[in-house]
Amino acid sequence: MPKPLVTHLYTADPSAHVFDGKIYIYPSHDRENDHVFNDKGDQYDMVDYHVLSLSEVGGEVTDHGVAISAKDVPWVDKQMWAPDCARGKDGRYYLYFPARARDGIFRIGVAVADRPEGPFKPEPEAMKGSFSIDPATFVDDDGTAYCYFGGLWGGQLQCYNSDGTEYNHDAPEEPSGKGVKALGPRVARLRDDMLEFDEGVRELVITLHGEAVQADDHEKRFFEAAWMHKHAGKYYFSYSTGDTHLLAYAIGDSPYGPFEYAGTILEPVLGWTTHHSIVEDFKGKTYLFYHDCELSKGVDHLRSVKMREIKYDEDGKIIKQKP
Ligand code: FUB
Repeated sequence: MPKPLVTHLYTADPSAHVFDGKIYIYPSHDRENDHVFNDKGDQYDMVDYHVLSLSEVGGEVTDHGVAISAKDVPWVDKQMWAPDCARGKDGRYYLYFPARARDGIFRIGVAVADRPEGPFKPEPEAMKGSFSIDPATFVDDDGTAYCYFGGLWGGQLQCYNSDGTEYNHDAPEEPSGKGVKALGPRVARLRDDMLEFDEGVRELVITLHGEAVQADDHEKRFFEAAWMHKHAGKYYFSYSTGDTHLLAYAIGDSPYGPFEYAGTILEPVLGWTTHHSIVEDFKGKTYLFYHDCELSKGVDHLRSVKMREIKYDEDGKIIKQKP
């Protein structure tokens, strides 16, 4: 069984990228706290980010220390959740992170560094038009960068219209009922300077046999942990199904979808959450980065990042992994 990449701190939600021949991982930094566990995820009360890197699979993993802290971001109150990082056309590194602002609403911020490991300097305000959680960046072959995001329940996605207008504190945790479509993850192209969205936010559609996945289909509907990677010219959108604890994926012909449901990547791990990223090519192999709670013996908010190789079958389907 794969081992945690680091054991001196708890890490989760790994977003991994290859920059200049090295793997850099941008995880959440879990910590112990006294919060009562609830469906809003108050127990996930993180205050900073560390960046990890490795040059060889199975080799030494470097913890580059604190890359940015909540106290340095003027708009953040608490809960620095799953981040990601992209390299801009200017060669600088842009860290995207969700956090609760002082009004209790999750927004997405960006911070900039000259090096992939930081330190990252935050923009003073959250990105305009951003909402909900779990930003994941994807830079297409033509250099266009996209930000995928969204999360149900504590991630507040259910409080918004498709384009991000309206905040309704009283929205139920998620839609439900016969014939009701699932809420989709969101995407927006990023501006060339990587600091803001370059267009209105769009809702993505995940289909099953060509029809939108239903809200009640909790084994297939999007919950959180958006990720995009490309394989053999196709766009693979992967995500967590939340309360059914699966990593699932769907395939499309455009970064905007639609994406046809294609299966499960990873069966439930120990712990409530599951969250991942995929590096399509590191030294010719594809890797899944994910987390579980083995190290903390099952404490949901004390997670550890792991990695393992994954493979495709001849139809381009990802071969399912068991924890
Ligand atoms: O780490 C806090 C939250 O837990 C993330 O934002 C979700 O994806 C889930 O992993």
